[in-house]
Amino acid sequence: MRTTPGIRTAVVKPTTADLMEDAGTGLDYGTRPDRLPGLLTPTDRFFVRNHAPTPCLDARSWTLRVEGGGVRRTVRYTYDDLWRRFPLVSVVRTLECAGNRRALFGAEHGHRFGGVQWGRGAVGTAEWTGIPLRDLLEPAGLTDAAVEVMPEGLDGARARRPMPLAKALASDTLLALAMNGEILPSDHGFPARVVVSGWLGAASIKWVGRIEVSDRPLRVPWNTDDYVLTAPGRPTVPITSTPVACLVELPWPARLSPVPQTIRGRAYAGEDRVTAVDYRIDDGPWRSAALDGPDLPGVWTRWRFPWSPDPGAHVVRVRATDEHGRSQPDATPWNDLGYCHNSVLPHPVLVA
Ligand SMILES: Nc1nc2c(c(=O)[nH]1)N[C@H]1C(S)=C(S)[C@@H](COP(=O)(O)O)O[C@H]1N2
Ligand SMILES: [Mo]
Repeated sequence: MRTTPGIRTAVVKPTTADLMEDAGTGLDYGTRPDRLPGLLTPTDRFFVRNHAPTPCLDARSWTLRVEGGGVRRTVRYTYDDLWRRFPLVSVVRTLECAGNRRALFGAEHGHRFGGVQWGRGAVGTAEWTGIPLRDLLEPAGLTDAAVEVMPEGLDGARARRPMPLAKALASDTLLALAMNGEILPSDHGFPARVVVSGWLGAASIKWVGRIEVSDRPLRVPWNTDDYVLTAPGRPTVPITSTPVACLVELPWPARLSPVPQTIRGRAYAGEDRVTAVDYRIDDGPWRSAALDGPDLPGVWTRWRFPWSPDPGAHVVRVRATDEHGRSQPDATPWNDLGYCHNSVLPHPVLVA
């Protein structure tokens, strides 16, 4: 519900514990992995990652400006222009925060990383409807000098993150106006947000008010200090596509009854496709899980396996592999900011 004008809450939608996990910042809420009913994450439980409170913007006065050294002219769109002037497309895409599972990364290394202490819930899949970014850039007249495209948010964080021109022109890089068939909710970027398919969530700027097309590489906090992989003795690299990982649809720890049942989850691989998911119970052999699709790049795929557990304490491991043959590692190499954790997790399950 919209709050009273002038009163700001950090997150507008209800964030009750039956659907979401409070990350403890007052701004950030993860999806409960055991509350995923279908392929899409319902909007009421889609994770929220806010660097500043959700701004309540008025679509009647909102405008989007496209400008910079890489275009011939500045263009300005109203909200109405976007709906009337451009054909809309819809894509299903998974969005994962680069910091997802940071608390588990910390546990793996006996360290508390700075930043949001995410569990497994900073990932979700939605149907995004909007305008391919390339259609919005075209009227501004891209020049041969254009190299990067940087959307900028109107929130208190003034969030911005550049991408190379080629990524901005991809058919599935959108300015989204709707999510799961409804007008974009405030918390997810109303009136408009970018969706950069397969890339870390931070590239998908919410509450966009400006898009800069630059004629030189841009350096901003989100590609120099934050959202980079940095480790002693190694060059710092900005994070782009996120690594292969999977999500078990059980609470952590889980409690199950000693009856035959199906264990389910999802696996995803940034811009790529997932080709296999294997599982292991305790010290048993690795076996193949069944894949239920949709088998698309940039979209999580559903998987399942049958299990008739004996009473007692068990550990379930699940490991996904992407189309390039990259599998989830047993341990994630250290990086100072605790990003891109994708180790195979020892999921504790008590059967009683
Ligand atoms: N303007 C703005 N855009 C933003 C953010 C933000 O704080 N401000 N957070 C980013 C991060 S880090 C992530 S992971 C995604 C989360 O999108 P969601 O809240 O819709 O799940 O939004 C990104 N876009
Ligand atoms: Mo994020």
